[in-house]
Amino acid sequence: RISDTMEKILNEQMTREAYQAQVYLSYASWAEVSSFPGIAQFLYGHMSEEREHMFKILKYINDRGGETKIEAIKAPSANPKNIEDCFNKILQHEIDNSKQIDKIVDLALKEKDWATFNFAQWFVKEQIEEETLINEIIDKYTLASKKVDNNANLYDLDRDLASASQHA
Ligand code: OFO
Repeated sequence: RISDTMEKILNEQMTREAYQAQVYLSYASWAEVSSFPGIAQFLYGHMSEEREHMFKILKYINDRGGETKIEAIKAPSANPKNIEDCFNKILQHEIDNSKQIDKIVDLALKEKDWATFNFAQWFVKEQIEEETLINEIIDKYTLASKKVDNNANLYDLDRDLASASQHA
């Protein structure tokens, strides 16, 4: 069985994944009403991914003899000011999330809980992919906004993101 400390930190992470989903949901809705349907589609897709992460952790806690507690999810941070701000904020959320995952890995090592260590590796890899993907989008945005016809380039970026994969 997982330790009580591990159960607690995993439970917190489960709630955090639900929070990440709320962030993507609120930014997606913001992008939709700001006339960026492609970016909205991409962000709605990512919201579903975060919900899957939440469920993955819930199942793991329960399967390893623990008991998941469903707790309140804090409200997402304020709406972004523009697309650049939107992806910068998302990147920061993902970086913060990666640090939390690292704490789980640390604890698993300390406790010699190899099952959880192994379980957490999936999230380590996922976080690398997510950070890379968001960084790539920020690079594309920076390039697009430097070109002469800024609006046309933003339109292209929005269209591309509608069909973009959720992974780097
Ligand atoms: Fe992108 O956060 Fe889940 O793991």
